[in-house]
Amino acid sequence: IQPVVLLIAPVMDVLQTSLDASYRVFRLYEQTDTAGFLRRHGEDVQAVVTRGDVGVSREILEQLPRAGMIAVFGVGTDAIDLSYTRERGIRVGITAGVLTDDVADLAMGLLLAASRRLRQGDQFVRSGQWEKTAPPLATKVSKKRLGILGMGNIGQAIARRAKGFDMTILYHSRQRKDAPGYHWCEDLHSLASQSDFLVIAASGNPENTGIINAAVLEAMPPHAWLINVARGSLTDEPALLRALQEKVIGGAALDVFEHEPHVPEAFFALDNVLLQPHVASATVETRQAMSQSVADNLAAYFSGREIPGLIQ
Ligand code: 8YV
Repeated sequence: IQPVVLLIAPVMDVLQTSLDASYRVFRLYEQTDTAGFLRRHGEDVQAVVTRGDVGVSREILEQLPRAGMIAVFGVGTDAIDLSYTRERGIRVGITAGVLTDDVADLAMGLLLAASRRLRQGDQFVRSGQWEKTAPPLATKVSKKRLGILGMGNIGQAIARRAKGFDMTILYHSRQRKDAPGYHWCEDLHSLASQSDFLVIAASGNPENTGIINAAVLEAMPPHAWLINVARGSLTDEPALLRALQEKVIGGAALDVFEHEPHVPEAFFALDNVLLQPHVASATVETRQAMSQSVADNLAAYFSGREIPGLIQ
């Protein structure tokens, strides 16, 4: 008899297929009456599968008394109430390690694309403007100061890449890391004030909601760029929008937003912003590895083995 798994949101086809091969899969997102569905089937659910950007609410978990594990397609657990899962003894497994490179690659890509105006340059060629005039100048990257908020696996991978651009690396994180050659800043304000580029690479949590606020943006040099590959929740989005409109900072490159997939339309009118639809881990190779990792975490849980991506 196959264990019962509740899938909260759609995931890629290879994972859907692999889940169907090993489990009886209930798809919550296909239900029109989710409350009724959970009342009828909640007791049968043994594990939950969800995406990092979606998570699972405490209200849903309360209706799954036998659920012992949440397998996350992703590494972010900000959309899961971890104090509640700890209290219930629900294990949480993430796709640890497999997406670090991609997120760091995109951070560098965004940094370069935004400051070197790749979007505008492409448009300049396509629209025939090059035939008439010279393109505007961009901002240099190499040898500049890169501030990194959050020095976990992703922050460190970004720092390694930035080294290749001869950048000076500064960082702020809750704990000072044993990271020779990287300058630790005791607070975010001092990091912001010294960074030509400030990359957000910290995981979202209740303590850091909105920490990139108006005061931090004002502390940044007026030519500085903000790059966010972490979570929209870390920025005060209306304050960021104002800072961009009023040129308090040079610009921003954003892969994540406060209320995805909704992006405030006022961003679209700005030339100093590069926008992406939360794609930092979205390569064929990495999404396949993430699918495999979810399957491995679940299989380990159901066979009583150590869960490879266990965080709690
Ligand atoms: C994914 C993410 O985009 O790892 C995370 O926490 O946000 C991303 O890797 C997401 O989980 C899949 O939709």
